[in-house]
Amino acid sequence: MEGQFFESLTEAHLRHALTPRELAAFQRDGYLVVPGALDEAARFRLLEATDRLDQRERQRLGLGPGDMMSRFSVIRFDPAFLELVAWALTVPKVWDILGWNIQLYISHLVVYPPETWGGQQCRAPVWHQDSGRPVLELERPAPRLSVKVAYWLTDTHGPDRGAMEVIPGSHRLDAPPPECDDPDWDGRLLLEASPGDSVIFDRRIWHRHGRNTSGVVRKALFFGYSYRWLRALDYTAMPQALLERCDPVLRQLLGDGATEVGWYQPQPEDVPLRAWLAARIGEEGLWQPPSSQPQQSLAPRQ
Ligand SMILES: O=C(O)CCC(=O)C(=O)O
Repeated sequence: MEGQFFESLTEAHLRHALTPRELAAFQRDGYLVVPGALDEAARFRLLEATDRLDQRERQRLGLGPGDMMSRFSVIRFDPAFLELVAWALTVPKVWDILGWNIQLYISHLVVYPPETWGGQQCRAPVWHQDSGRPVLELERPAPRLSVKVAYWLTDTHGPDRGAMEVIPGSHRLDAPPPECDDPDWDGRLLLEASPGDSVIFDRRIWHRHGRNTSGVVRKALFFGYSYRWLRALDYTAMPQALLERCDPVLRQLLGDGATEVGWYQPQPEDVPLRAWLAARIGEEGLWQPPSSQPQQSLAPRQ
């Protein structure tokens, strides 16, 4: 990546804002499919980068060809991964859901070979919500906090290709429905994806990976975005040498900040994404936080 300078936003980003219909679907279901989010050239760049990193990690960790390879913080390893941080077809939808005060909190690659190859390290599918301790420690009902964008590099059509499963609407549930492990229960959805499709999902939706018993290695990337006042999950700070080669908006998305108070009280220089958007869609077009909606008042004491 040495010597390269990375630019993030183009006018194309404005063409992929979240539509009212997409917002309604996301609020209702807890996920949104973006078909064909990756063009073929980008998908091939990502597949090449995936294969290079996969080979390196298998060697480093002593993984066999049938083991699952899971690597966090992949954006440091290849420009193809870095390019996704502000991907025009998906990330505008993220800032239309969460607002402009956002950062990448995880960039995760999962290479999942067929279980028939006899890998020792293929995790059993487990229903979960994302994030770790926040899932346990937050009061109920739990707030959204973050969303993830899945990029499917390979085809997951069919019951045996390890497609992600979700329980639509379950982002409003604090525990998975008890029937979700019943094979006859139809409240689950296998999110079969074509190569290049993307799925944006609320971190609270109950989800799990399916089982890959096909003949095809499943390759997917999961990029998570959260508010800037949360710590990132897979880095403390991005390397300075990388930040210096990124434009201001990309630096923001990579968790950088300009002022000390700016994590909680962002100043304009902490959040250049806000000014970029305001210059194009106007202040009145900016995302409105929940606090700007009418609030319930306290019931009068009896
Ligand atoms: O691998 C999958 O299909 C699901 C990924 C997942 O559970 C996650 O990113 O939290």
